[in-house]
Amino acid sequence: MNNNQLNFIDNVVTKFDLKGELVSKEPYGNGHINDTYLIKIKDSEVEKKYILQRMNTDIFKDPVGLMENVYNVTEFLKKEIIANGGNPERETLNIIKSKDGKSFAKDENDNYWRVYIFIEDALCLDAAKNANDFYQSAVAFGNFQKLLSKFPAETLHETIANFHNTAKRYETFEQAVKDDVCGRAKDVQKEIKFVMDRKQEASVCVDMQSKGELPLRVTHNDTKLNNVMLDKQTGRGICVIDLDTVMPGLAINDFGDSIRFGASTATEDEKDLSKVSMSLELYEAYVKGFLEACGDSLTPNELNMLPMGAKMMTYECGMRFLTDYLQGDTYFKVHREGHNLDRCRTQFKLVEDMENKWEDMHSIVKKYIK
Ligand code: ADP
Ligand code: GN1
Ligand code: MG
Repeated sequence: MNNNQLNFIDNVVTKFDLKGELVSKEPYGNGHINDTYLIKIKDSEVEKKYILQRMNTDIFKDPVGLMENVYNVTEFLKKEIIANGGNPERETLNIIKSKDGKSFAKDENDNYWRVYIFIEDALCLDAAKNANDFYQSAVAFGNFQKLLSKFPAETLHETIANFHNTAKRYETFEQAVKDDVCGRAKDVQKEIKFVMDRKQEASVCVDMQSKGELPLRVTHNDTKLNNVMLDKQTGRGICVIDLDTVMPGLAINDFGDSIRFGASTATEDEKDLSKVSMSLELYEAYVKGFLEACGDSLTPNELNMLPMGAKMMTYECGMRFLTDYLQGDTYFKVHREGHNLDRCRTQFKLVEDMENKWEDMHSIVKKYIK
């Protein structure tokens, strides 16, 4: 996040349909992809908060298609929320349109920006404080998936091709090792071997999908704990955010990506690996919440593959961090030297831990199948 952009914000804000005066602007949140700011707008003594984001167009090559997805998905969700007696301003993202009626605004340097209503009185966690937080996030992501089962999948743009195609991710990783553009491969031989030792597994879920053994559904694809908001008062999961990767995908991956991030006993970039493990208590809380919310719509194959979804999302994410480290840290935002390498190591520690807890992971799923 640079000061230049902070200066730019005054101009960008004028492009949106916001009444009042910009009174503050600050970088916000811990996302790895977009540049996110909290802005406050004051209109006749009333101050309102908004989230302003510069979309990452290096990663999302079709920001217009992406915003069409976000618009259509949030409009769809709003109708469902209203029908269920909920509050559509808090339970889904709300786009503030540009003055020319679009879901985004372009600045003079071809940056794409968007504004959402800030979800008030809600928390966004980078680590579960207790099993109930994590359970609540599971219910929210499970409900999200269930609600979207009625969404017309064919209208969605694929915002990142092969996003969770672990086999393709493996090919990219292998190429990055060969190219070794930064000369870093020699120092990470152990991590490279870890990935290569599990090459066969990288294609298991993709193969089941192509054989029709796992159905494509409309999924979120980035179900990190910090992509869901929990109500400050009740602790309930109220709103799923970060809709950039809503696309057809696998339910087991949505389940798995949550476990990868939220069932860990440490943060994603913890340097002390002795602190990192996959908590079976947190895992169980998530299984319970997810299956309560959408278990009845999952097939026997999906239920049986939930632990594999967790392992593969963790393996894939670790491989992506390692690939980015080898390629010179061009994809994920990094805040220190070796940041992506630290992240990759926590993921591989978690994969190993899951391998050791494999039987338990399966028994816990069985316990919650109705
Ligand atoms: P990224 O793709 O970079 O992860 P996100 O859309 O997840 O970007 O936003 C980054 C962070 O900003 C979130 O983790 C959350 O803390 C905060 N955030 C995003 N949208 C909202 C919102 N509408 N209300 C409150 N906080 C939000
Ligand atoms: C990114 O956008 P954010 O920070 O919620 C990434 C996910 C990774 C995650 C790792 C579009 O998520 O795929 O799992 O970082 N999003 C994109 O923390 O690549
Ligand atoms: Mg995010």
